[in-house]
Amino acid sequence: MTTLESPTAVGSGTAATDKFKNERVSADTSPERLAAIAKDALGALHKVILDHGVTYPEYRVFKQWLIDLGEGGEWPLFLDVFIEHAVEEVLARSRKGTKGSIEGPYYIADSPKLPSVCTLPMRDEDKKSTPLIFSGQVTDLDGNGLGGATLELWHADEDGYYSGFAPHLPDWNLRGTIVTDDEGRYEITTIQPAPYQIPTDGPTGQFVEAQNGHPWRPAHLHLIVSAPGKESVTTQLYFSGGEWLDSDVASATKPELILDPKRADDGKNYVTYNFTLDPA
Ligand code: MBD
Ligand code: FE
Repeated sequence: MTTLESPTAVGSGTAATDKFKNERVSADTSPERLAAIAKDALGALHKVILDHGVTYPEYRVFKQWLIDLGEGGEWPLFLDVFIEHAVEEVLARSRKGTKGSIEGPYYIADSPKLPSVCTLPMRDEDKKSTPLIFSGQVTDLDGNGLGGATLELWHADEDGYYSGFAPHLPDWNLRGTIVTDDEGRYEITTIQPAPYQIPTDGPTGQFVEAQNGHPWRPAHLHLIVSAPGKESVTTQLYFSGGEWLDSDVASATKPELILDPKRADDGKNYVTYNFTLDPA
C-alpha cells in the first residue's frame, strides 16, 4: 500500500451519483405490479419497526441517517453494496450461461476499444504490481465461438482505487472494451487488483459498523460480456485464496467465479476463463 489516503465517502459517492444521474433509467413495470411492490416494501419495513419496538428517538436517528446518505451522494454505494445482489439473484433465475454478479457503482460505459490481444491502459506505478494474463473464449450455450464479442473490463488498482472515481488516476486507467477475435478468443494483460474497502467515513460506513461488519470486498475484476444476438452478462471474477472471499460486504461472490491464476517462471500470473452467453 502507498501512503495515499482512502477515497472519502463524499468524494467517490458524489462521483458515482453524478455518473448514475447521467444514465437514462426506465422499467416497463405495470401500475399493478408497482403498487404491489410498493405495498410489500412498506409492509416489510413496518414489520421490522413493530417486531423490534422501534422508538421515536430511533426513528428520528434513522431519518437523519437517510438524509445524510442522500446528501453524501452515497445512494449508489449503499444500494449496490447491500441491495443489488438480491436483484442479481432474480436475474440469475432465468440465465443458463456464465454466472453473473452485481455491477456495483463504478462501471463507466464506452471505455476505449482494444484488440483481442491487448494490455489495459495503466500507469508506470501499476506496472510494479503482479502482471495478470487473462485469456479465454466467449461462446454461445453450444460452445460455438463468438467472434466480435466484447468484454468490458474494469477493476481497481493495487491500492484499491477505480479510475473515474479517484481524482489522482488518469481517465480509463485499468478499463477497456476488448473485442474478441474470429473464434471469440482474447488474451488480456493487466495487473492483479487488490481487495476493495468501501469508504468508512460516511453513512454507509456507519451502517457497516452498526452491524459489526467489515467494509471489505475481495479483490475482483468487473466484466460485462456482450455479443450480437446474445444476452449480455454482467459479472465479477475473484481470486482463489484471497482475503474476504467468504465475507464480501456486498454478498456478490459465487464459487463459479473464482480464478486460480498460476505464477509462471516469468513472474507473471496466468489464468484462463471462458464465458458462455445465453441467447437474447
Ligand atoms: C466496489 O468496487 C464494488 O464492486 C461494489 C459492488 C461496491 C463498492 C465498490
Ligand atoms: Fe468493484
